[in-house]
Amino acid sequence: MHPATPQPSASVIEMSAELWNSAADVLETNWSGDHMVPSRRLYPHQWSWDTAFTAIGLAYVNPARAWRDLRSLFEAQWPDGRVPHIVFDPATAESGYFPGPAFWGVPAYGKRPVNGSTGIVQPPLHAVAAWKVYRRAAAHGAACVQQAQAELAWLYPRLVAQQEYLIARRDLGGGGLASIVHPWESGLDNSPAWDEAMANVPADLSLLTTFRRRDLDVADAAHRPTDRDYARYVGLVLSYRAEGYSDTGLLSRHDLAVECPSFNAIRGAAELALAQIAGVLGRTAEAAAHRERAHRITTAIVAHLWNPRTRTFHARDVRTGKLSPARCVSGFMPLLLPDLPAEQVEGILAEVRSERFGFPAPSYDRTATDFDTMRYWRGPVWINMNWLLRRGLLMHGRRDEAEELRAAMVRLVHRNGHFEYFHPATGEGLGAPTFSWTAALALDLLADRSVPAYAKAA
Ligand code: 2M8
Repeated sequence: MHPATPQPSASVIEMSAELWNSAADVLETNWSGDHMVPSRRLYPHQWSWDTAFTAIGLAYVNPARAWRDLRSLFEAQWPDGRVPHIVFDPATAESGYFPGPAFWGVPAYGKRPVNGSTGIVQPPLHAVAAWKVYRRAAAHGAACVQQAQAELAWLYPRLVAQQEYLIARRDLGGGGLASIVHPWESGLDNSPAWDEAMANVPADLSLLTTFRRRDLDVADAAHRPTDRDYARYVGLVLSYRAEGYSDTGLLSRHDLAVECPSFNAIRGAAELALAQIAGVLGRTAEAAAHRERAHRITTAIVAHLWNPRTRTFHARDVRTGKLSPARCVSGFMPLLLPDLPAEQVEGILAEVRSERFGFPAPSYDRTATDFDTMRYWRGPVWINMNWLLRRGLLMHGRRDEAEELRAAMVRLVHRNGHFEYFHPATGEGLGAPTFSWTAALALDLLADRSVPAYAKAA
């Protein structure tokens, strides 16, 4: 051992044990038989990218459940390859969440029960999760490795179809980037990144009389999206639903099409994970094709979403061609891509370290006049985005910054609990109190100090 290597103090070990146990308890409480719910009260169904994050944590405490969670989600994959953003639990009443299955009105497909899912997607992080769960299997013994190989083989063609849907059906701008057609698809629901594009979406408040919000029964209104935003969310679903969630001619009949840097960077990261998976499945030629796709996605993100003046990435409104002026945490996610040129890496790092962000990074620029410390994706700190940011830092050899961020996240969750999000100044927990992805990622932050494959040398 290097003589200068500091040893963890007793209090650090104690803190880690407490955090580990409380995180494992959250994952136990939120397990619903064949899938994880993000929160029992606020989100009583299965969400798509939440499943990716929770599988990463389950890999440490219950790998069989990690695979079951991913499998449940992909059993609901549509024939066109889209993986729905929510898979509804038939045991939860329609009144348990709005908008529920009756509102979405998705026709039966495959083996799913009628109204089994929504018709929109979320960021495709699942290949990254599957690869992490697979890599962890060896620590649990031979039987686990065997199961992991079988699960990976089952998932691989489905993960590929998920990616193909996004490029074949959702490249609405024609430049190699997938568009989101609803803010919920980004996972960063009411982020200021969509404000300009959403201003062109009618806000019909009467929709909230016909359809009643349920989130405000179980969460503080000051923490949640406003009624105007919610009316737009409902209107956008109605618009997409009207043509059976078809993507044909979508740009000419739908009010929102945005290229999000985070969504597209995750697409690229998924291609890199698919390259690894194809490698272990013996599909060498496909592995090379996945790497090539990741490279093309990186090039497209740099060509279309980089603002040389702010030196960071922004969302682009496909309908107007304009970049959003908002500086958001989503703009840092292209760091997940190892081929990102040095100019962009340096720009993002300067922005992250500036007074506008810092560690852990808030969801929005702290110095913006409309920075909101409480409201959902408009200021608070989210563990999933910081977890991705740490992965991006490691990808570019920034180990010291990655370690600083890891320690900041562990402290935040240990002090305040496994909340959905956190006040960016005080650290107070906000939103749902026993939130699955915060707990799952806390486990990974405690356990995994390894550097992702494809990472650049320090
Ligand atoms: C939030 O989104 C849902 C709609 O999908 C909601 O507000 O009801 C977002 O934070 C999203 O990223 C997350 O996947 C979901 C469940 O945790 O909640």
